[in-house]
Amino acid sequence: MSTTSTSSLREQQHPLIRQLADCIEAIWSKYLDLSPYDLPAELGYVEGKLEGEKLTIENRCYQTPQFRKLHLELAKVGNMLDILHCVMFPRPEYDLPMFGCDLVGGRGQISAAITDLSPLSPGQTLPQSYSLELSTLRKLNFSQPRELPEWGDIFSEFCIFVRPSSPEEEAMFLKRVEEFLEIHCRSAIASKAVSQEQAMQILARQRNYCMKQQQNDKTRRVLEKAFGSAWAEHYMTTVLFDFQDVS
Ligand code: 18B
Repeated sequence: MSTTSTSSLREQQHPLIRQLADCIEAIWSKYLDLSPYDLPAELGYVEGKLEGEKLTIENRCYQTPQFRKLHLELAKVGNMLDILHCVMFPRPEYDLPMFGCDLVGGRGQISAAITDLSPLSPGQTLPQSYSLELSTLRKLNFSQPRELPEWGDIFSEFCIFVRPSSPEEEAMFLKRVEEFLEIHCRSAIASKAVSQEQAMQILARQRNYCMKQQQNDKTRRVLEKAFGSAWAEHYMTTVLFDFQDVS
């Protein structure tokens, strides 16, 4: 399946967001066997009003044999806020971490750039092959690292959370996301299904990851201001961070 159809929103986004969206889709189509994933029809493309500015949300979703949902979302609030949000939700039969990325910027400056391969395995550790490969990546120094919020204990030691302060730092961030995705997609297509018992544990970890992400008040506030609190709750729990209940 081709992912190259044009997006109207993408052309209007901060260049780093545009480049990252292109990079994510290029790596997905290079490695993964993509099929469509249908979001509820009314949630694929959404418009609202935030403080007199138009909030536009554009979603791209796929599934693959190893991932129950690949989600790439671009959002724009007038000329104030540009957002890229991306999460790859593994199927629980595979012992894979959760890839996540969020870029938030306004008026030409990215204020928050975060990416991680977050552990879902029992014991909250990454599979050994990931730890080994990620440890070989160059240690990056950003001039403005940012502090994770309290719910951020879901992230790994390899998590990057910064305010990129120059074109060089933006390029460094983009490159690191590309490295994460290359490692992740190559590992995913080579991975073997785990036992039913392990899958249940992984499912519980995925639920914990999503519940923590749902505590991000900064995301919730943007959505609440534009669409109201009931809609924000619905969107955060069904589109951004949905999970299957552990029976
Ligand atoms: N997020 N982000 O995706 N968020 O979705 N995001 C912000 O400069 C949105 C993810 C993460 O400091 C901010 O402070 C909206 C994923 C963390 O308390 C805003 C959407 C990850 C923070 C938004 C969206 C993730 C953060 C404040 C839906 C990680 C810092 C920007 C389109 C894998 C939280 C700033 C804190 C910040 C908004 C992380 C405005 C609306 C997948 C840790």
